[in-house]
Amino acid sequence: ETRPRVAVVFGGRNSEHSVSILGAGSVLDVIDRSKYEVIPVGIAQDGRWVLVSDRQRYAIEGRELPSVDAEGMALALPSGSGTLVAYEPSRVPEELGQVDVVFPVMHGPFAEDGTLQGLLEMAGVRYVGSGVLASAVGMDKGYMKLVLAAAGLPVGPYVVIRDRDWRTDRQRVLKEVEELGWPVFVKPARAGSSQGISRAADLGELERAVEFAREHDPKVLVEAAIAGREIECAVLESPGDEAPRASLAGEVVVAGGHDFYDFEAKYISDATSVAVPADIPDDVAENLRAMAVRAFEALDCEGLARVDFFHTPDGRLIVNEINTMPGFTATSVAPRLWAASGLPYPELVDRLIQLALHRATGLR
Ligand code: G1L
Repeated sequence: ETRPRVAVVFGGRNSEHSVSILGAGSVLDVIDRSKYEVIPVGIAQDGRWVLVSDRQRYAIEGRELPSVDAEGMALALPSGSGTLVAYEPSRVPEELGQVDVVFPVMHGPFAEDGTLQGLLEMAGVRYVGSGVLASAVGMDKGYMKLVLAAAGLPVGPYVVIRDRDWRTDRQRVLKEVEELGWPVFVKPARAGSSQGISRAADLGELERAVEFAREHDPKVLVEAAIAGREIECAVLESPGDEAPRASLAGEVVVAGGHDFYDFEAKYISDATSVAVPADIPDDVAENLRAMAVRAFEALDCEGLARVDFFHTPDGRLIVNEINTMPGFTATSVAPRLWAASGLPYPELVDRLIQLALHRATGLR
């Protein structure tokens, strides 16, 4: 048996367990089994790691979202129609043996924030995607803005509200936020995807929005609203000594009924589509792609990242955020951008595994 062993690690102790399972299902569907031995590993909601049988399918119908429980069984969320269920508790983690590379498909705390990456670094195990620092910076929207701005990239006006400032210095905080103008968007600094985000049009709404965001993270980011089209670009590490490459740019189009690019629109419904290439002037697209690569390099990203921009009516580009673990089903934005750029999803998955396998362990 000489195929590299790839452990796809998914699930996790957080609210986006189900998003992770959708992504892992997509990855597991396309990994070339003649080339790799695949070992699916689920992390249950209680934090336990469970081996999942690779013979099982991840049949997800409609909007039914599964989760892995502590016994390693898949559970459909209670709303009826969908079926899934197909894991069985199999071997215990101690029997996992040598793994050549880990493919983490997880959101939020303990996953894309760099902690899982740190665990793997200490174990000397290679893994797909960004390392500890890029993951941690990418997860914390406050530090993300600092690093992007320090690299000379245009970011929008924002205020960070730390826990103690909110509790003890509220008047100063509110004054600072008022200077951003209204409305503002209020976000947990470190939550995955779009959870805990809301819009505030005045001081009263702001207090509620901050409390809502604080349910996810005591550290909160408030951003000035930026009028503009949402254009996204995916950046992929290159093999060898070549610079990372940007995909075509795409425009995110959200259908009616969603206030903004929210969790439901992004991950569950069909409300989001992406127009590739984005209908923007060539010079703007070129500039955007160069900025996306600069953002990737500013954070020391590895593997894949998605960089989100606003293109304002007066023609400016503003970096909204960089995501080191973007949505990663076959129909998510980053895979679609790369497919439109000539790299179909199965090849993207293979490329990411190869990049990780050829990486050195330790400092690089
Ligand atoms: F390939 C990467 F870069 F490592 C990678 C890994 C995981 C890219 C994107 C993701 N995405 C996720 O794990 C997800 C939580 C968004 C579920 Cl699909």
